[in-house]
Amino acid sequence: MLYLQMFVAAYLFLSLLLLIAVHTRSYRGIPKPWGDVPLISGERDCTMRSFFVSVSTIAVLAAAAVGVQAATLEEVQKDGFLKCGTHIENPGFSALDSKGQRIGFDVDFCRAVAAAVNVPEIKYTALTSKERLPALQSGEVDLLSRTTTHTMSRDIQLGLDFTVTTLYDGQGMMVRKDLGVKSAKELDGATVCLQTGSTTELNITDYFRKNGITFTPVVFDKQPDVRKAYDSGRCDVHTTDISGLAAQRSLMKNPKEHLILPEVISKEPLAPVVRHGDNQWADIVRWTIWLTMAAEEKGITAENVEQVRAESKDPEVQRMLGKTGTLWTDLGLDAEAPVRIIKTVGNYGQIFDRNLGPETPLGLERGFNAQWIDGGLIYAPPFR
Ligand SMILES: N[C@@H](CCC(=O)N[C@@H](CS)C(=O)NCC(=O)O)C(=O)O
Repeated sequence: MLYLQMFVAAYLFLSLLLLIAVHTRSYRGIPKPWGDVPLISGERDCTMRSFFVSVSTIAVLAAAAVGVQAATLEEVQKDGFLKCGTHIENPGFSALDSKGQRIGFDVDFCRAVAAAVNVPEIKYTALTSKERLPALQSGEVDLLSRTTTHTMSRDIQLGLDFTVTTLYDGQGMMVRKDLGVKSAKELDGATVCLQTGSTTELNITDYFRKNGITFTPVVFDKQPDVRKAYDSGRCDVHTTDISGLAAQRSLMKNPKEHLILPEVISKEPLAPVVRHGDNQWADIVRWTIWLTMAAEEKGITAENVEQVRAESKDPEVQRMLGKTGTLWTDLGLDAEAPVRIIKTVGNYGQIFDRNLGPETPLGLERGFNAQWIDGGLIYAPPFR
């Protein structure tokens, strides 16, 4: 279907080029291939034609573009599965459990979107940092949920749209405790293991330059290779997002031997990403994420969502859970979508606690990722 639409778009585009070429010949006084139509005023007529051609160009291309790009929901529902791009191995975010199932914080947002659009299956693609954005651009995946930092260049130059920040993070540095270093400023001349295709390598370069110190980067495509190199003593420092350091530390030979230094050298707002241009798909992903956040604020959990939907007298809760109003059907889903989402993944706090929280090997506190009512940055817009 997508290919057919792309073919139609290409066909329309080529026809249009032909039209413009023919039109240009006529404007220059070159006869048209199908014979000349007498003109009352050549100049004026050509201006009108230019206008007409431009308007039709825009209309046809816009229609073609919408046809090509607005197809994600339809495609996913027709296929019966969601194509979600995620990590190779980043415990807490996306990794395989003992039964070979993908679990984690980023995985839960894939599951939430699959529940929203009511498809039974998710096809995961494990992507390196370098592969992830091209995989989304090419259509290999329809949603990228893989600790991806929202930056301006990624947003505006690559045909991508960042949805909602699901985790406010920052880049940190980890060292072995026996290195005796207490601050990143003491790292002049250090060797630093890191992953390519990430904001990590850009931030660390900025940081060392800003502080007038030097480092030797040791770069790898795959995170497991970064970890193994660092763990075997090939580098003094392992650097990535602090949540990623906590995740990777949990896989080290002896996690207790390592220390995350106090400096946070960047802002890393991590958000699931979609292709630019399919606004309906982007809205579905955004409102699915916001629903998990609003559910936490309202005390709605995976366990009580059906009861709350049946009994709550709060008009916003009723709208949010599809009991009243048409918010979810207007989004192109069905009124049961919100209950399915929360039953599948729980609210934002449940997702955080299950995968990243103090009771997990990552042991992260909520910090900036607390609800706004608790002084954090997690804030869903009104369901109205
Ligand atoms: N947030 C940064 C870094 C993201 C990143 O690639 N993190 C690594 C380090 S934890 C990762 O997730 N690796 C897991 C893997 O490659 O499977 C970015 O968007 O560039």
